[in-house]
Order: sequence, then structure tokens, then C-alpha cells
Amino acid sequence: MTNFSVTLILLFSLLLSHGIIELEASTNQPYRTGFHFQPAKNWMNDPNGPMIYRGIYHLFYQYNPYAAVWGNITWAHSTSTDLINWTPHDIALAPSAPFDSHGCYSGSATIRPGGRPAIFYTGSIDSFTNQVQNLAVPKNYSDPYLREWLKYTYNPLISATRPIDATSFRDPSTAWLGPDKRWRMLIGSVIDNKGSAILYTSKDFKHWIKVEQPFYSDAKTKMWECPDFYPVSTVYQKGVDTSIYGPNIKHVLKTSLNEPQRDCYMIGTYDIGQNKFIPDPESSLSGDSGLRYDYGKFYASKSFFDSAKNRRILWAWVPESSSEEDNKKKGWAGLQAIPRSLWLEKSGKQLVQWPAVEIESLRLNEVKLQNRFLQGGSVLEVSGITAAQADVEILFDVIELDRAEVLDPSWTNPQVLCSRKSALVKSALGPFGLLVLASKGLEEQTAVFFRIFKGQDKHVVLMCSDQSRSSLDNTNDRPTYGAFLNVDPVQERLSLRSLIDHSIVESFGGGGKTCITARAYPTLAIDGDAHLYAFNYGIEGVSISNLSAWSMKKAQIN
Ligand code: DQQ
Repeated sequence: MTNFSVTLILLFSLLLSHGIIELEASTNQPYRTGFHFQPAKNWMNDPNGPMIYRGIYHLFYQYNPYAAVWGNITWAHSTSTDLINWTPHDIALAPSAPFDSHGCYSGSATIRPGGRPAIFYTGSIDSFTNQVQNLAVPKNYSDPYLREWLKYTYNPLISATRPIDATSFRDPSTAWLGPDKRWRMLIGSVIDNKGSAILYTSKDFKHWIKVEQPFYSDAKTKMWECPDFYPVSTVYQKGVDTSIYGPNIKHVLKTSLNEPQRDCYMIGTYDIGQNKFIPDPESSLSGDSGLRYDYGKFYASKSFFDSAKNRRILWAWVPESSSEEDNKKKGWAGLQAIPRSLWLEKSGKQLVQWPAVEIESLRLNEVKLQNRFLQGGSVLEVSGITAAQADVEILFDVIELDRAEVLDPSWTNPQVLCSRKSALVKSALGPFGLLVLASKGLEEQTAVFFRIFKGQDKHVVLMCSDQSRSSLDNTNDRPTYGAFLNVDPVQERLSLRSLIDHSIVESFGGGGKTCITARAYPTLAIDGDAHLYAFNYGIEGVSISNLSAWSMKKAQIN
């Protein structure tokens, strides 16, 4: 090879690795989704500024227009009338000014009085990723699609002041209006090694003053990304506007903690006079019992109040578990989870999440099984559906609860317990659940299952999603996820719902009390070769009192 051709090859690889040129995305695309939102190509991460405006749902998201890796970050934009089918629009915000020259990072939308939306977003301003906060407003409020956005002339509106480090200062939350007519908004940071949400207040939405002490901070956490703060009703499942404050309301403070990526939340009281959030005594961010929206892959989430249907909807980014090299080959990376309704559980101690009801309009050809006994060590195929693109709900009846294995008090970490007791490890009651994205010979399978233990004074239910055999290609990350499920199996049946979509499995245990989202990249269980099974590898039998499975139609996801 001549020196010239070596130089050309080197130059080509350099441009490719920096995302400056792209290869045509591969046409063999078994992992693209049928009903989970994703752009036609390239990199996507956080959901940004979700809202409803004049009956149209808006989703913006962090997007690299040039490659399947993070970089050149803009706000891409799509709209929908049903949260399921989406129409893409031009990029809403792209680096264009000194206050966002190195990227338009995450942020939120606020609907101001009179129904006027505004966006606050983080601008990355240099190659050190110093960050500031900027305002953008619609160019034309009479356009329900809000296709054009104007960046405010006097941006940045908020810059970091000591002791805040400007490289850790980002992701403004939706703002809320207090009874004193002052706006409030949170920005994520880490101050003196404590992960923090910093509160800013404003009378006019333009001039913002920092409140001296953090709204909340936690020494056991590092950088807080994408803080979200909102009220939930203690009396009904309906959502409430972000500015609601008063009786029958509790507040939720969510933070996205990096390394490992987790969306954690606390439930508590908002003291508006003291500008503070006071978590309930049993609500904490750290430790094995800290609450998470989802115990699998689910990050940088953001909620909004859907005033058309009086519900709070949650969006989140679901990253890939495949290598960067594979992402470049397939030409895309990143999904959005199915938008979920969320509300406070009856006990007031945790949230419940459930896929937005609109998703059910994609269900086709229900397959139903009732009162089927699953002997210990058995597998039952659920045929008659497109198992690579499906929605399945299963309800288990467990009779022999007395025989449950005793829970060792040292088993406090459910994820470790799920890894130790993988889908193949037999105990008295469990594992039982679903094998999804499974190949005919079960060489590949993602196992979503329960195990029941006898705790000190009650039964303890463990929910796991085991990806260790999800793909024969071991270059993919194949973790096992797990969490405890706060359901007493003496009082109620155990339910599981999984949304299966080619390379993503979103599972909801106990009606949405515990959620686990996983990525899987089967090499055999693809499209028509994917199978779905109910299984029970435990010693004791369990009954399926009901199973309903549907093929899912393809949605317009861009
Ligand atoms: N992603 C954005 C940041 C945010 C992070 C950059 C979270 O604004 O902190 O793409 O995934």
C-alpha cells in the first residue's frame, strides 16, 4: 500500500470516529423498535421539554444530527396527538450563539399563565463544557406545532456563581409559580462534593436569583443531573399541575445520578416558605432501599402535567447495551421508554407507573390463557402473537406460600440477589415469570420473573430481569437487574406486564409498583424467530390465573 492510501484510510477513520462523516446505516436492522420512540438515525439521549400545547404533545430530545455517538448536541423535535404516533420537525435548538456554542444540553418546558410555553435549557459554552442557562420562546404562538424557537437576546439568564463549578451546572427543571407569584426552578449540580438541586426564583421569568442554601443536597451522591420536582395527589391517581401547592398534596424530587446511571426519587413535603424539600423519614436516595423509577436502564427522565387528560406523564431515555462500534454500524443509538402515567401509591410511600393507556390502541389478536397450572420445572409457549413486538400481561396465583425459602437477612441488595439466583437457580417458589425474546431452543432468552421468600414477619417478593442469556453475542452488556416488589402475595395475586419491542423489554410488576427496563440483542430470536414462554423453574407449582398477550402494531415513531 502506498503512503498516500494509508494516509487516506487514516483520515477516513478519523473523520468516521469523530462523527464527521457517516456510513449509510446498515439495512439489516433487527433491533429497531416497532412502537418505542426513536429517530430515523443517529444518537438520541435525554427527553427534553415534554409538554402539551393546544392539544398537541411535544417531545424534544438530545440529538446528534451527524452520528450514532454523543456529540454536536441539539434539541430535536417531534409532535403527536396520542403520545404513540409521532411526526418529526426541524431541529428546534442548535448551537448558534456564544451562550450555547458547544451544545444545547437538557432542559424543560414551562407553560406560563395564558398558556404561553417557554423553554429553559443549558448551553455548553466552551470545550471545557462550562454551562449556563438559557431561555427560548416560540416564534409563533399560534402554531400548535411550535416549529420555530427564538433564543432570548439577553441569554444567558443564569450563570454559575461561587461555590458552583460551571462544568457541573445544568438541566433546569420545569418552573413552578408559588402563591407569592414568584417563579421557582431547580438546576442540577454538585457543591462541595454533595449532589445538589439549586433553587432559583424570579418575579418575571427573566431575572433569576439563587437561593443561598440548596433546595436539597446529599453528601452520599455526586453530580445531580436532570432534577425534576412536582406535586402528587394523596387522594387520587390523577396528576396535578406543577404549581399546585396545598392540602392533599405530597411532592416528589427526582435526580438522575450518573455512574451508574440511576433515576432516584424521594417523596416528601415542600416547605415553600423555607424554600426546602423535606423527604419523608423512610424516603432516602441512598442505600439498598432507595426508590427508583426503574431498576434497569432508564435515565435522565422528565415528567410533565398533561392538562388534557389530568395525568402526569413520565419520559425517559433508554440507552443501548451494545458496543459503540455496533451502534455506529447500525447507525443509531438510544430509545425513549413508553411514556408512563405516574401517581402516588395508596401507602404514600412510593409511586406507581403504568404505560400510557394510548399504547393499548396498538394491540392486535389477543391470545388468552386462563387457569393453567405450571408445574415446577415447566415451560409453556404462548403462540399466535408476534413475539418480537408484543404486549403481555400475566397474573399468577401462588398457593403453597408456606413453602417459601427463608430470606437471609443479609440479602438486602435485590440486584445482587437476582444475579446470584439467576433464572436457572431453582428455589421453592420461583423463579416463575416470562421468557421473552427467546429462541426456539431457548439458547437465547430474557427472563423476567418473581421469586418469593419468607421474610421476618411477611413474605418478600423479588422481581428480576435476567439478560445473561439474552444474546449469543457476548460483546453486548448482559446485566441482571432486580428489585423488591411491595406486594403481599397472601393478599393479592402477582401480576407482570412486559412490553417487548425487538431490543427492549419494559416490565411492570404488581401493577407498576416495580419497573425494570432492559435491552437485549438476540442473534437467533429475531422477528418471526422470536418466541414467548411462561415458565416456572421453581420446585412448587404456580397457577396462571390469566394471561393475555397481544401482537403490537407498528407505530409511527418518526
Ligand atoms: N445529558 C445532557 C446533559 C445531562 C445529561 C447532555 C444527562 O444536559 O446532564 O446531553 O444524560
